[in-house]
Amino acid sequence: MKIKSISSYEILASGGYPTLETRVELESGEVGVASIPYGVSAGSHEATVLLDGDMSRYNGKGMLKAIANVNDIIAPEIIGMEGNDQAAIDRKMIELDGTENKAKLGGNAILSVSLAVAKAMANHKKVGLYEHVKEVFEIDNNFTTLPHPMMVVIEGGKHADDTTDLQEYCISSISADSVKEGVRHVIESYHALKKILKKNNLSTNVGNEGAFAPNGIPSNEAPFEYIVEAIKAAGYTPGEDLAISMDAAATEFYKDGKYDLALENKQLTSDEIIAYYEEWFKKYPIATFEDSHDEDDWEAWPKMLKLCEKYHVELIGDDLTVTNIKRLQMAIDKKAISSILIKLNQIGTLTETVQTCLLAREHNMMTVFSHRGGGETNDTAMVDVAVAVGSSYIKVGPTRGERISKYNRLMEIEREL
Ligand code: 2PG
Ligand code: MG
Repeated sequence: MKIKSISSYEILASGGYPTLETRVELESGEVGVASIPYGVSAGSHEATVLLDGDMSRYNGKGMLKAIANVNDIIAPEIIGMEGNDQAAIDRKMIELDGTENKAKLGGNAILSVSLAVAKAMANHKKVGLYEHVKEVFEIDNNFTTLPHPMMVVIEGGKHADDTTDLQEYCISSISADSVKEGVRHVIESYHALKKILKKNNLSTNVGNEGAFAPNGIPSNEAPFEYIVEAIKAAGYTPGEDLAISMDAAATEFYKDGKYDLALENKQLTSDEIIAYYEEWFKKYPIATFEDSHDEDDWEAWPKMLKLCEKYHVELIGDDLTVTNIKRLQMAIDKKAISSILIKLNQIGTLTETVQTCLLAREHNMMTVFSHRGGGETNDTAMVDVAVAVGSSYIKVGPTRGERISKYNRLMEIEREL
């Protein structure tokens, strides 16, 4: 089925700034619409989010340039192509862009077309997007296991003011035998956590991702105590039913060769921060640990992986690998990580995202699909792609419409299957 028209326009993303949404129509009349999120703590190796830089609109954060690239440059080339030929469409856009990181047309512009085409085709075939993605990339998957929730419950770093140096403390479901039950177990613990924070005289306002962002929290370790208490208070066993997942997002506090933990006035070397993390591994039921080190601190990562293996913790690359197959291959060669975070907009096409996931799978690495911090949308494509490739978790916040839409879509898929 051929592509008939493509149009792109601005919508608002969760942080109150614009992002772009693109509508693709097929000759059959079926439509696919995709809106593209972007991050706050984005890695420097990610595909470019093309912003206008025109300070007279939205403080320079308009998306009219990316939109013009879709409407004026991409659309004329893609219209008339076969919608089922996702790889050829994505390849064409990569060629049109011609840069390593999609700096010319914008990763946001390219991905919006890539995903809208896939959604239009899923609608045309009258199947879920997850089914279409599985078919179009010939992924071997019988959908017997679905991704489980990795829910951000306390957030700090760049996602909130005056709180922890580390960015995300999450609760992951490990024992639930359905997504529906996994979501319930984690969210009940989130509600229990609210009472515990209050008891400790901490605010329960939420940050960018809908997790608690308590001002004046005493240390980077305190959230572990509160979360373990919350899991128990909700009636679950820490380490058996539910575990802790961390995203340090360490690139954000790596300054002049040291990890600067401002909250505790500590400046640690790469090795020292490994020892610092080890104390937590000894005490708390931590199942996964993401971005323990800076995105280019390649020497530290293999040492961290050794520590993680000793404590049966999955070490996840995010800013390190940015859903980029070349960086994933580097991480594999250097034995730097055991799992990878996946964000479609880090790389900018559906095809490249799926290829990265399949390489991870070949190496028995877990994939975790993730929302974005500051500029999320109600689009739920990430969930469908996670299901299609057999991802283990989706990392998403617990409240706010743009977050819960992901869990609701995952539960909807579970009901369908
Ligand atoms: C991360 C993400 C999502 P951001 O670091 O994993 O939580 O943050 O989208 O701001 O880069
Ligand atoms: Mg991260």
